Amino acid sequence: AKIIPEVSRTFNEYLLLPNRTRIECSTETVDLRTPLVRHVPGEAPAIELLSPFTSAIMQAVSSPELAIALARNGGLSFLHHNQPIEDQAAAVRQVKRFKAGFITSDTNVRPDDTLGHLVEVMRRTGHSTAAVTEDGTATGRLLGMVTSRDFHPQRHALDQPVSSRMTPIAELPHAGHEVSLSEANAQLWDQRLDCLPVVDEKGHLQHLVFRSDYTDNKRFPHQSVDANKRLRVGAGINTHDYQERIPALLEAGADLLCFDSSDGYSDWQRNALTWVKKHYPEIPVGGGNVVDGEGFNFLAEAGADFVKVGVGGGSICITRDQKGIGRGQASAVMDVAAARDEFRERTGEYVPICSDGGLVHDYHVALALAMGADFVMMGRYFARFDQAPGAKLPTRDGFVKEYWGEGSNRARNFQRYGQGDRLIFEEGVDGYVPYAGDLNEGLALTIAKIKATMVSCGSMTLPEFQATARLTLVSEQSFQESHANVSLRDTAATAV
Ligand code: MZP
Repeated sequence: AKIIPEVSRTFNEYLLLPNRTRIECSTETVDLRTPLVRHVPGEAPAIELLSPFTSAIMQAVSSPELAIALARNGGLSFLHHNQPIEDQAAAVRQVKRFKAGFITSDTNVRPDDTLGHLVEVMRRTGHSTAAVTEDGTATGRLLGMVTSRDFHPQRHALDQPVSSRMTPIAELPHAGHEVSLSEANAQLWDQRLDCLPVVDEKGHLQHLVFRSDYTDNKRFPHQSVDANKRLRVGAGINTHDYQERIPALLEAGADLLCFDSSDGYSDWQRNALTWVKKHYPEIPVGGGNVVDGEGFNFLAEAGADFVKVGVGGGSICITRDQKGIGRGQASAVMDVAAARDEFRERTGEYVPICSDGGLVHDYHVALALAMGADFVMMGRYFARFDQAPGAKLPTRDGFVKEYWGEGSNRARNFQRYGQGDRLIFEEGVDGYVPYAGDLNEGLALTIAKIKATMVSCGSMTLPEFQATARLTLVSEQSFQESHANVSLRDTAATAV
């Protein structure tokens, strides 16, 4: 065997050094725009992200609801392929139905619609809260509030009228008073609600009034949109049924594809990439996962439009325990980033790379970007939010959400693992993650931290950050020094 002399390192072993911060470099001026697909340097890529986040190609993560919320915040989801082709295509359609800058009262809600329909509309449009009025006009009386996260299809009779599930009137200060459309909008802002379904006296929906920021894009200035202002969405594919799956996904409107495999350095993936490039040359398709320059070059030369990096570092992954395969994520990202830059020099084409899995703290995202990743993919991070599909369960101290690996018995995603046509042994676990509320709020906090980090490093763009960031290795002693060393009154939440 050949022994690679460098130690395999991970994010916890590094810190960033501050660089000079110029006056014009502030969190307002930092731009997180990043290329998503292969392009000629100096020319605009066909697809770019306005924030460098993608959600993992996993059952427990990338649902249509999450895809809508993430696209509205400038990122992108890859809807998972561990489901029948028709179901994945329907999920793509669900996201593509949503129009950015959504206009009021146009949701095709019929007068005889019920609670189930309201929940479906809220989920489809990416809203998690709504207020209910008493009568069938936009100037009706506010009665109470409904929250889609309170509903569970198995537990609630969704054929009931909307009014049967409302939070008591007392929680809305102006409840019971007549409100005009502009007052309704003010209510939506005050209550941090997304939309106001207007119902008739039986509680049946008439139409929805959306908070005005959804119509003028003030709250979501960075939405990921392509043709017709539709939100962008990607779709995961595998090397087994891609010839049938891809046409259905493209027909449904998928903007780009990504081969999803725990080991992308394979002839299977090269052949599948070649097939896609021959039949659908205009559709961007990513490949992975790899952990070194050799794997990157193999996929980039086969036509991959971006390459995902990471084996064995995912929070639910036990591949390293089971098969002894993998590499510390920091070493993997830096090695592949060097190969990407060498590929650009050699071919004149830039193939973006994605750091996938193993990001435990918000600052790990900044480290991955500084080390050369163009964007990141996260599972655990997104699984914690309301919009993720896992059930939200009460615990003694609060709530958790379910999160399970694609290599677990629960997911049974044999297409992702090279074990033949069934999963012989598990490579992932089935567990829980702490519940973290609404994606919009959680991601805004993470973005704020990354921008603040970049300001400290004197960088206003990601390419500048990659080029000028200075990293230092930390000893175990200095790692200890990094944390608070007093008894805490309150615990600071640092883990993502
Ligand atoms: P994390 O963000 O939860 O740490 O890692 C998510 C990543 O782990 C996914 O994007 C995927 O590459 C990988 N993954 C998904 N399922 C498994 C598994 O069951 C896994 N082993 O490793």
